[in-house]
This record gives sequence, structure tokens and C-alpha cells, in this order.
Amino acid sequence: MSSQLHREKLLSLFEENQEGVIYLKGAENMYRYGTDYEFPFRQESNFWYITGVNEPEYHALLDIGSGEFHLFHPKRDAQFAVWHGRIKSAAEIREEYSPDHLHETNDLLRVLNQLKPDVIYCLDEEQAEFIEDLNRDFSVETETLQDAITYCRCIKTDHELQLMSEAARVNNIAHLEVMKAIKPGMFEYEAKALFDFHQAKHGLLQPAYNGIHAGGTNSAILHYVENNKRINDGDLYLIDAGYEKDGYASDVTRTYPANGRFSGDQAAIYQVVLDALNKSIELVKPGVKMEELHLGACRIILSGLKEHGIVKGSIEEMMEHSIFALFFPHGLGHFLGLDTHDVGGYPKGVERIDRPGIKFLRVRRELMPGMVITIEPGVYFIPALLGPALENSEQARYLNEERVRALFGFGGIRIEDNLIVTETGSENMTDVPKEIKEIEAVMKG
Ligand SMILES: [Mn+2]
Repeated sequence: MSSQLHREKLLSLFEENQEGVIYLKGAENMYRYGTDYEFPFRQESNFWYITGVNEPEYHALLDIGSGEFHLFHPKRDAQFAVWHGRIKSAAEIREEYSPDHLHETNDLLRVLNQLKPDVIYCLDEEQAEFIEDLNRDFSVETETLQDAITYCRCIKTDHELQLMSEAARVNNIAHLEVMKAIKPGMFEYEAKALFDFHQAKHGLLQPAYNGIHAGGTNSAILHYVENNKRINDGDLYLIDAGYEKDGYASDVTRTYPANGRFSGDQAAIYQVVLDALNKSIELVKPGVKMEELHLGACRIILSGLKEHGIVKGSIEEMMEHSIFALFFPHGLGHFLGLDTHDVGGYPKGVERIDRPGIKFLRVRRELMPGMVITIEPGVYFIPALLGPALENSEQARYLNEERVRALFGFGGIRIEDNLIVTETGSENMTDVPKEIKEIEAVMKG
């Protein structure tokens, strides 16, 4: 069982014979404002990682000294069965989650009083307050646990990689089906419906995030989620979407012309972004830092934009003045896992020092084998950024004003793949056409 491995991994970070317990509170059902409209349940990622439980209202304790796993399940009454279905027996819960001890949630205080821990490690202030409200004498600590679980979650186990590969496999299919089907005149939500259908058809029911299905200038809105406009002839169409497999996300972006043929500017700018993507992927390997890859991609983007007469001047100077950020105003990529923007990418306080009682120094920013990352360069024409830049002499001297203004209605291009970092480089889980010729061939049918 995978969560067993995760618990061992977490406990291995604490010194042997160290006293104390780890406490984790599972998620509860969420409702729309004051109503009984219930959102689909999705477990909090750290709790899911450590316990394997994707059901509401559970709690967990890990006794560091003995390594024992205490799971607390909610007591359900007949009304629960009426509205939500059959109630699991204790034996079934034991069978499914293999805790060393199974209790009901209202036994939490009693069990904690029995264990008498010197310290209770909690994820955050909210969970710590919950514990303190049970008994003011408990000593809680919120500095260590978040970092320790983050450290564990950064490096995926083989089982986690299998789940991520399945999410990626289905996502490859869904992206390809949309690419084949899109036509000018369709609404963004029609493309979204098709994408969602192909995920569900393959058994994936939970979106990993709010998908972006953006035609025309909407493609330059980084978190566009209205998805309600018509896609017109000549428009670019940008789709950034993915679903979860047992909690593990896929996060892929493709951009292509709705009519299936790249115009001159579309092809030119697309190739700049694709070069940045392909070059960055080649460089992915253990020891490399994301910020190095990011700056490398910025350099490629500036060179490409210069070649096409959109920016002008020395690449070095433009790098110094961050001219790339006018066209590429987001990060090159992020960790991917139980969360789409997974934990561990940007540790607070990189020069973290060792703490007594815990065996890891800090989450490392350098890539390591078993990490899963996205690479997602983009070029966008965002009037809200470029308009003021054209009025600012420090930035305007690097911009070809006529070219830039003519592209205000262009939209944006982003291309995103999902990679497993391996011992020698990376394995690309994303297999959706991305070369111009491939895309045009697929769209021609
Ligand atoms: Mn992403």
C-alpha cells in the first residue's frame, strides 16, 4: 500500500526514539455558502498522501516513537446512509486503510491523553488550534511537519509515478481529440465539454484545476476560466487542462489555430515558444535549477522576438531590463503531484538550517531524480503590460512599437509538457502533437 510507504518515509526524517506524535486532520465536506449544495469531496493532499483516505471527516496520528498509525473515522448514523449510502463497517475501514489502530473521531482526546506526547507536530496553525482546543496542556509545534511532508512529496515513488503516467496518458488522448475536433464558430465551452467527456470516458472524474479553454485574445489571459466565447476563424485556441488519477494531476497546454492553419505571425511566434520548450526540456536533469532554465528560456524568447522584429537591441541589455517579462510574465514551470502547483518548488528561506530532531537540511531547489515538473514557456501580447511599456522610455527603446501595437489582438501562446526527472535527464509523459507540421496534419484530418 502506497500510503504505508509515505508514512515510513515521513517517520524516517525524525530521529529514532524521538518522542512526540504527528497529527493530521482530514478534510470535511464543503458547501456553497449557507446552502446544502455540496461540492464534490476531494481530500486535502497531505492527509491523502499520508493516510490513503479520500473520505471526509477522518483524523490521523503517527506515533513517532513506535511508528504506529492511528486512524480516526467519523461515526455515521442512519441518516447518513439515507442520503449518502451504506455505512462502512470498522472491518472494511481496517481492510482498506490498514491502520495499526482504528478509533472513532470522538476518541481522539482519549488516545492523545494515553499517548501523552511531549509535542504534537501539526501542519498549520488551524490544525494546531484544533488540538489546543481539545486540551490546553498539549504542546503543539507547526514548524517541522509541513516541511517534512513537502520534502517527502517532492520525490515521487514508483507507484506515484504510475498514477501520474495514467493521468498523463488520458490527458494525451483528450488533448488530441480536441485538436482534431476544433472548428471556427465553436464556443469555448463546446471544446471544454469534449475535453471533459474524453477524461470521463477513461475513468478520470476530478479536474486537477480549472481548465483554460481560450479562443482569440482570451488566450493571453493567464487564468481565463469563463470559457464562454465563440472561437473565430483566424483565432488561436489555447487549452490548458488536465485531470487527476487518484489525486495525481496532469497539467498540459497546447495552442493552435482554430482553423487548422498557422498564419505567418502565428507560426513565427509559435516556433519561438516551441524552441524555448524543446531547449528547456533538453536541459532538464538532476542538479539543474529551475531559475537557470527559466532565464535560458527568456533568452531564447527574446532572440526569437528580435528575429521577428518585435523587440530590438542587445539581448544582454534586454535580459538586464527584464524585457522578456513583458511577453512571458509567468514562471517556466512548477512541481506536479497531488497538487497541480505541487509543494516544494519554492522553499521559504532557501538557506534553511538544520533543526534538532529532524534529519533533513532543507528542500532542495535543484532538480533531483523522481521529481515531476512542468515546462511551460509562453509568449503573450497583453495590452495592459505592453501599453504602459511603450510609454516608458526605459522599456520602449527595446520595443518595435508598430509591430507590437499591430499584435495587440494576437492573443498568447503557451506550450506545456509534464516531465519526470530521471538519473540522466527526463522522461516526457506528454505526447500531444506540438510541431507545427504535426498539428496541421492532425487538424486537416
Ligand atoms: Mn502548469
